[in-house]
Amino acid sequence: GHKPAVLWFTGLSGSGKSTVANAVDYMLHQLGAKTYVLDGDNVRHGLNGDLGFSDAGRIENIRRIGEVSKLFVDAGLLVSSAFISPFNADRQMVRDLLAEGEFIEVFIDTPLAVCEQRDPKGLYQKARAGEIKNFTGIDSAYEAPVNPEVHVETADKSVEECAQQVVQYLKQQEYI
Ligand code: GGZ
Repeated sequence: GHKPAVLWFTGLSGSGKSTVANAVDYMLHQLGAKTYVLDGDNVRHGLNGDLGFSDAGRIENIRRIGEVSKLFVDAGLLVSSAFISPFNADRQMVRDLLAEGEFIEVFIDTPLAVCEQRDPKGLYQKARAGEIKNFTGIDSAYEAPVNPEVHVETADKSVEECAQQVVQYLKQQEYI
């Protein structure tokens, strides 16, 4: 068995949030936990398809994802939510929606220069060229977590090592 909770992955575009979240999800599933992953691919295209990347759009994006994450926790799952979630106040809002211990902030800490060098979708290049406005890290703020439960510095680690760090936390804290 396991204790239900939200693993809230926050970090820049291209930091590896979804990749690490999916690797964690796989490991937890192998350990017999009931799990689910929420990320841009299944939320921003569907439920939140009406929202953009203005501050107001991002705030509403995170509010809805927080509420959906809470529903999954109520259903007893270990849910991994992977969104930039750039503002401390919005992450705090989600934390406050949940009970003590149900919100686990996972900072996927990858330097902007590394994200920009990876640029898997060419978005940083477009943002630098002014073709995308309000791009996080370029002309829209990212507020790094002050006191995350898990701080993953990805630059010199493999995906598996990063995921293992998160799973290790869950074992230490007896979620699994
Ligand atoms: C940041 C943007 C933007 C802007 C489109 N700023 O690397 P990706 O492509 O796959 O991940 C980014 C994703 C961010 O969506 P989130 O829902 O995680 O953002 S937030 O929590 O801030 O609401 C990127 C793409 O959408 N993208 N425009 N202007 N990322």
